[in-house]
Amino acid sequence: MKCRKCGEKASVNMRQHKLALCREHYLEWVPEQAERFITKYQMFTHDEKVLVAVSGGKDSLSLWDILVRLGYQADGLYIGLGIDAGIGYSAESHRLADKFALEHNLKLHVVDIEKEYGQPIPVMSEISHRGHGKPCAVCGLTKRHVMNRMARDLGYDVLATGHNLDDEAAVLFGNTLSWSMEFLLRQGPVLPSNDGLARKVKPLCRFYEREMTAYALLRGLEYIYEECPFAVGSTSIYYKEVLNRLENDRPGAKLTFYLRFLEARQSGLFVASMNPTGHLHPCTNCGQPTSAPDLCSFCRLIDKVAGQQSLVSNL
Ligand code: Q46
Ligand code: ZN
Ligand code: ZN
Repeated sequence: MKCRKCGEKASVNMRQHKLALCREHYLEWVPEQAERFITKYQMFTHDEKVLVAVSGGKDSLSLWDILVRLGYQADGLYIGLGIDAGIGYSAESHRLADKFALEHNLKLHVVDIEKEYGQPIPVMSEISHRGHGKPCAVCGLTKRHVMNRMARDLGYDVLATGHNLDDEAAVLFGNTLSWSMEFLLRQGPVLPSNDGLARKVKPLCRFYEREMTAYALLRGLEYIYEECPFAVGSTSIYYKEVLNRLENDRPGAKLTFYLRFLEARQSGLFVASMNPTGHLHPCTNCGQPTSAPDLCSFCRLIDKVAGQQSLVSNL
C-alpha cells in the first residue's frame, strides 16, 4: 500500500476514507482535519483560551499536541481521581500528563480530588451509594463539576475533551437504543456556554479511535495504555464492540451513523420538542446550573462525604 501523497510506503491505511498515508503525511493530515472540524463546527478561534482536559491517555494527549501544533492557546487540566486498583492508574496517568507538559513547555493545572474534597473517587463513591458499586457515576459528576469550575475560575473560553468518534458513536448508540431525547439533544461537537459555564467542545469527534492511536504512536507520544480499571465490563465498551463488528463489515458505518445524526440535529429534529436548559438555575453553593431546588448533585455529594468524615473523626 502506497501513500496517496508521495507514493512512499504507507504507514496508515484508512479503509473508511479510502486513504493510505505515510508517517510524514499522516502526521500532517490529522491536524489539518482537526482544524477543518474546529472551523466547521465553530468550536473556538485563535484568540480564545482553551483548557484541555488531559487524562494521560492517547486521545487527550494527542488533542493537546494537535492544538499546540495548530498554534492555539491551549493549557491542560489534569484531575487526580485517586484510582489505584493495584496498577497505580492515577499516579501513572498524572506522571505522563506532567511529562508531556514539561517536554513541550506547557501549563498543566492539577486538581487532586482527595486533597480538595477529602476522599478519592472510589471512597466518595462508596460513601454516596451511587452507581451500584462502580465509581463511574460519582467520577463523571465530579469531573464535570471540576472542569466547569476550573474553566470558569481561571477565565478559559472553552473546555476541550478528547472524545473520539468511537466514544461518540457508542454514546449515540446507547441514547438511540433508549431514545433518550434529552441526552440526544445535548450530544454534539459543541455544547454552547450557558449560565457562566465555558463552552464545551470535542475536536476529535470525527476521528476513529484507531486513527488517534496511530497518531499518538507515530508522534511518539508516551501515554497510559491501560484503560481505567473501572471501565472493564462497561456498557459503553460493549457498544463499541458491537459498532466495531458493524464497521468491520461495512467500513465507514460508524462515521455515517454519527454524521447523519449531526445533520438531523442541525436540521432541528430534536430541538422542537424540548428545551432541557429552561428549568436550570444556579446552585446556592457553587453557582453551577442545576435543576435541583437548592444544592446541585455535586454539592450534595460533597456534603455527604464531609458528613461521613466527621462521623468517623468523632468516633
Ligand atoms: S468514569 Fe469510571 Fe472513567 Fe472514572 S471511574 Fe474510571 S471508567 S475514569 S471515563
Ligand atoms: Zn507520503
Ligand atoms: Zn453546587
